[in-house]
Amino acid sequence: PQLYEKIKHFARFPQTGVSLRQMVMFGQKPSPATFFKASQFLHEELPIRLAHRVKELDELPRSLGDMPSIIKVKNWYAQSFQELIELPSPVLSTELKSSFRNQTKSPKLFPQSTPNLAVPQVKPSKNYHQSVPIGHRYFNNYENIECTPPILSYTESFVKTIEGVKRRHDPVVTTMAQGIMEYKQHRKSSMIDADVQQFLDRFYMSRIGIRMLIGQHSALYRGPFMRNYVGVICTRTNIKDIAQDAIANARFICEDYYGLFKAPEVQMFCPGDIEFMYVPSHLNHMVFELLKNSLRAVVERFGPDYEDDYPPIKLVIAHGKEDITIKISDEGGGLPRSGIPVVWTYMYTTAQAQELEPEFNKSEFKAPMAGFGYGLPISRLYARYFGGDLKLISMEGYGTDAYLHLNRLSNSDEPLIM
Ligand code: W6P
Repeated sequence: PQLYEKIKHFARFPQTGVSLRQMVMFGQKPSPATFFKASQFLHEELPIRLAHRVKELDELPRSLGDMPSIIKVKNWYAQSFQELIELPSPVLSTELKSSFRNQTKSPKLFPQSTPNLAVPQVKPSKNYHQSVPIGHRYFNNYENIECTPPILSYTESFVKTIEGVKRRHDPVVTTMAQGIMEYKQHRKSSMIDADVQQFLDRFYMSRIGIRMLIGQHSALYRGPFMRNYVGVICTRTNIKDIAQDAIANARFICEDYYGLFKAPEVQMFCPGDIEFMYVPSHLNHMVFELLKNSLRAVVERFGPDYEDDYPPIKLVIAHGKEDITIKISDEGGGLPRSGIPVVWTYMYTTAQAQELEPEFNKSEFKAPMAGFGYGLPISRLYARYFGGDLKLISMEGYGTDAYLHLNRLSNSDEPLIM
């Protein structure tokens, strides 16, 4: 009741996007000041984003919003919101609350030269009035921060809190999938599939963003500290290396799943070493997901006894000024054109997974190679998160080409609403 009022209040503030380039600039030479400033930013931004999600979950049509799993997820978001706003901050506690009260629309939470930046514990450098833009908010650029115990213990407990939040939300995708299945079983279908689809795309995109912000902050704070890395971002991500890794993993999973001695070959065509700024774990996730689909299509088209004669899968990497594109081509028989949109839907995929697997187990939702799963729609969100995209073109009766476009300028804005 009281919490929900606070949530509604925070949900009125606009979310602030952070681009890949901004994250790299901000985290390049982290100092205690960096962590303090980042904590202040996240301490405002995360509750705002969480509040938007709670509000949206709460405003779903009853037929979906009342499903037990959806309520469970909503409670996780509310609990995380509460943990964050109840965590005391040396700066935000007093001035910010009043600035909240005085603002009605689109307030700047960190306006330049407001008293909340003139923290007693913080010694402003001579660059006091320079500021680093993050989204539309501004931070004064302190070079030196006195590492007073309150500052350090705040920074420490803040990291612990957001790491706890991230862990709490690990099962969100599977639990939402359960919620969708609960909804489908009710069959009071007041919602059109396209609306569910749009809601989930937005919801999962937001989740990617929140987890990126937490993961980045946590990695900057705790390490491991590796060459060419800024948090979870690698400034020299080598596509060839990542593709090679994903190929080995996908083939291994395929051999394991189908009991094959040798999975279909994957031939890679890559003009030299292409390096660009990206999050290697995202790239690995997407390429691995696409390869699993291609391997599955090939094995299921030709059968397990075709072993040494499978047509190879081709992985071509191209780079231009704007885009790096990875094309993965299989001869797995393809999909009819009418089947392509279906590949991106969450509603259909859960139904499929359920129908295809009689012993369908919620806890093993991400079983390797099983059905289309959520892998493709989620991979497309990962691609879009940093300004890329994922497309499928299929020739029914022959095979499928997947195009993974990655924006190499890495300055695209974080998508907050789709
Ligand atoms: C198929 C279906 C599919 C989805 C995604 C990527 C590749 C493929 N191949 O047959």
